[in-house]
Amino acid sequence: MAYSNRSLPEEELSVNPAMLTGCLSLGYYGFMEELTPGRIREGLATEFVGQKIVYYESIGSTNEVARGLVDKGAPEGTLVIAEEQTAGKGRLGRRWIAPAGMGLLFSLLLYPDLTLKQVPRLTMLASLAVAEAIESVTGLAVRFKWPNDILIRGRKAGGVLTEVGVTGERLDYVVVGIGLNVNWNPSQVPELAGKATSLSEELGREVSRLELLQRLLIYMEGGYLRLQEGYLPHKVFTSRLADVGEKVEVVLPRGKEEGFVEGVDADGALLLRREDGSTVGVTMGEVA
Ligand code: BT5
Repeated sequence: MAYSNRSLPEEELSVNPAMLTGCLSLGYYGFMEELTPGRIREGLATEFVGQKIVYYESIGSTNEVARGLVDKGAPEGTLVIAEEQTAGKGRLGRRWIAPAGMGLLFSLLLYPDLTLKQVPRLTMLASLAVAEAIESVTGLAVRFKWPNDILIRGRKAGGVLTEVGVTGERLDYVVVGIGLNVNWNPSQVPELAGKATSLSEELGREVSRLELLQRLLIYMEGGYLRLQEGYLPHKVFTSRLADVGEKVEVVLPRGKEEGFVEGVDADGALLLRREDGSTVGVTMGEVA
């Protein structure tokens, strides 16, 4: 999770209206499908998630755009979606790599009634919405790698990037960014070879991005409404967690921690049982 409330340059805040209704032709790959606002909204059975859509053919990062929309009064559930990102972000300054038109690259703007410490609940919720959408559309089994990786057969097919805006201790907004490899082969990228996968690679056929996105938005809204009523997603999240019972090493911002994975707690901390029998909750770090 990245914490920052820096303001964005003005040009990043402005939305080109032509792009809002823009129409993209994806003639260069097999699955002819447009992710335009009209098509996304058509038949989308949500109350507010994805009901306002900001669409770009190409943009730096949908998370950055979503954050910039807060000052413009964008409503809860605003969806910022792009066919291509020129500066797609992962956590801790890392990059999200994806070719145009072959995956899902989007962010949701939310104003949850949560404390800062509780924000990882939204990351877990988003991961669950991704998993349920993938499973219902494709039948593929989805697991998670703590804290934010979406895995299929042990390889990364997607990731969640949750960013917040805070004033002092108060949480002003949360942007949940999701990147998912749908219809391309990430092993073509040397940096990702052997570590990443996509739905089409696993299935041997292409998948409707529109159907996936719509289901994901519906699951996300359902989960979000329950979360606001006090629902805690960590047990269901843990049931999909890879490495449970395994011994792992977690690289922390400073130092490292070793232990057997027990699960995650209500606020998303990874619970490790150390050799001495004590249990520690890790809130930030990377499972090696
Ligand atoms: C993530 O970060 O996995 C979060 C990715 C979130 C991307 C979405 S796209 C829409 C929204 N707008 C943004 O700008 N971002 C969000 P992290 O756990 O730090 O993982 C990043 C690492 O995953 C990289 O260092 C690569 O090793 C790997 N990676 C990059 N692109 C990948 C891909 N397409 N598939 C699988 N792995 C990838």
